Amino acid sequence: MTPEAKITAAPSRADMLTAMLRIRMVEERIVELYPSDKIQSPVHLSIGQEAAAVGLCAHLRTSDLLFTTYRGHAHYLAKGGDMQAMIAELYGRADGFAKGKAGSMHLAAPDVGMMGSSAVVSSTIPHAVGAALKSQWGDSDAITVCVFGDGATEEGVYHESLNFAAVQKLPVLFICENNGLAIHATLESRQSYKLVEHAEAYGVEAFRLTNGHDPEQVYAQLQPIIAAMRQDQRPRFVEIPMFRAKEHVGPGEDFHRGYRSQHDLTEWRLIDPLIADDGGLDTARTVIAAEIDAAVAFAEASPAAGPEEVFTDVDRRFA
Ligand SMILES: Cc1ncc(C[n+]2csc(CCOP(=O)(O)OP(=O)(O)O)c2C)c(N)n1
Ligand SMILES: [Mg+2]
Repeated sequence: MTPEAKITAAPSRADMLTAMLRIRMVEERIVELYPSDKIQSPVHLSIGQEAAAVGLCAHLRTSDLLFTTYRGHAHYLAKGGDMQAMIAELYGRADGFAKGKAGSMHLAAPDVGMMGSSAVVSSTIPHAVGAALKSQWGDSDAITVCVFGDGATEEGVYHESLNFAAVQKLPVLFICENNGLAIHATLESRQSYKLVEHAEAYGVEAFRLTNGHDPEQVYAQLQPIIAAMRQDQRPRFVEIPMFRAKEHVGPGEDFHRGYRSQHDLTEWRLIDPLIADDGGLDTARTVIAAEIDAAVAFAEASPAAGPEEVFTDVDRRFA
């Protein structure tokens, strides 16, 4: 075994709330900026869902690989992705981490183990399984994590991936962020199965967490699951219930559409730890606002990526 130095101390509640606040404030700034059209990318915001990313990533080391979805700002930032490179990417600028070619839906920061995200539902799940297969050939207690939505479990490749990971006994953690929605369709209208029971049917040990709105509680519930995975290098499935506060894509709210109730928003506002904040995060708010100001200024000063960039860093067969 060649594990990295073990992380022994749990992060404090204040640390986790600060990490969550940082993601919330970045997305709130995106909401403010969006009408200006400076952001050259559709945005799928994670407001309401940040606690799961924070509680998860507090367990992860750089050598643990993370794959996620188009709703990935929270995962990118929680895994340690650079904020300036992300905002410049959303602006489509040359200093974006992919020189503007990726946008919000294809975030990546491989230097910190944030391996990628995709607009294509379910498509990063087999990537994670493949990465776990490779890591199995190494000599490490690292794990690979793939995060996906409840809707992604309706895709065939999800089932193939669960089965392959179970048969091959791969160290991959399947995290289903269950916000109960796929665009405007509720879970009940789409699925005949229970997510945990379904994963168990593939022989994958499966768990449903509670209190997905609270990073400390997500962290605590993941603790024994991830510790066991580092030991036995077997797959696990975890469902985390959560609330999507914004419309499916874009900066607004869409309660007028009638597929869910404004009451859900009111209920969530009562439990969200950042909204309930009693002032303990005031200093953090000031520091984070300055960091975001600097990231936006960086993006705005960055030149537009030129046409000569179109075929750089892509598979040469398409150049
Ligand atoms: C393969 C594929 N099918 C359909 C779509 C259209 N689509 C985009 S997001 C989405 C809903 C996915 O819901 P879920 O997996 O629960 O993720 P959430 O948006 O709730 O985070 C769908 C069907 C797509 N992008 N890719
Ligand atoms: Mg969903």
